[in-house]
Amino acid sequence: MYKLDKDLVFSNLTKNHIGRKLIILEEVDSTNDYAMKLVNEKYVSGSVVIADIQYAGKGRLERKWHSPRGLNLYMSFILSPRIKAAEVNILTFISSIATVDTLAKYSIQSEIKWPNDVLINAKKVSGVLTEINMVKNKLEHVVAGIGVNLNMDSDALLSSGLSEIATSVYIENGKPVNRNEFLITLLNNLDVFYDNFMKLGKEYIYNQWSSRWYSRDKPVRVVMDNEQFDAICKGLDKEGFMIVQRDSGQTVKIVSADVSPL
Ligand code: BT5
Repeated sequence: MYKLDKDLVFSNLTKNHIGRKLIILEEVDSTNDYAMKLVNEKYVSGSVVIADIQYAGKGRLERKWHSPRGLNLYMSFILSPRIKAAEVNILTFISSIATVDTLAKYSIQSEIKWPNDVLINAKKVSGVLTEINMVKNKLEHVVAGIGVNLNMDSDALLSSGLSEIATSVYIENGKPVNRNEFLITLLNNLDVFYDNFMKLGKEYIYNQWSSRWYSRDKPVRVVMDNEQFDAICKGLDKEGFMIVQRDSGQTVKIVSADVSPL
């Protein structure tokens, strides 16, 4: 649906940082893996890889990202920001806020779930996977991958087995999405937020992120590898980690976990 058109997309991009090179593939294992290989071939910062279908779309922690052909958006971009590896969640946050603002252009009100989900009415419409490439202990490149469910209908969601937890723009507003337009808007939003990050620093991004995050002071369930507990969500600390408060009053910094509203 709405075949991806490289020339159309490229000619409508601002390209200050992101979108300087565009690679559109018919099919791929994972756009993140493809982009990471380009990094090793010295591809420029700002390159973007998009595919019509992913055979091995990835989530965090070896999870899968369901990526049927022709319906949704699967894309990854490469950047070389001067940040430490521990600060890489900045790129996840930039991706999430750019996605929320893009969805708003389609009359969709969405919200962010820490660290990497975008939800509509508590169902996941988008996820971000940010990976890094280190050379001699220094962060050289970041690959940030964004998947957005655009035109999956309820049958497609049912057959994916995700209908309980996921949704798409089409399901939410009943209108098919022109993938070229969505991609242009998303890439240009990313470009603006990344530019603002370079000029204004990470506090600016944290503030933008927090204003699209509605879980402050709400109860959540924190699920980690070896532990699970309920707590109240408090917000981001200075490094972008999530602070929650347990029943005992003790505050805990969450570095890696799923934090879901109760
Ligand atoms: C994510 O992981 O949400 C990150 C997803 C990133 C996908 C993009 S697509 C382009 C680029 N190339 C890649 O290979 N990946 C990136 P996580 O928070 O771990 O969530 C994964 C979980 O989301 C799965 O275990 C499912 O429960 C659910 N899920 C899988 N596919 C989904 C989909 N299409 N829509 C909504 N939820 C999905």
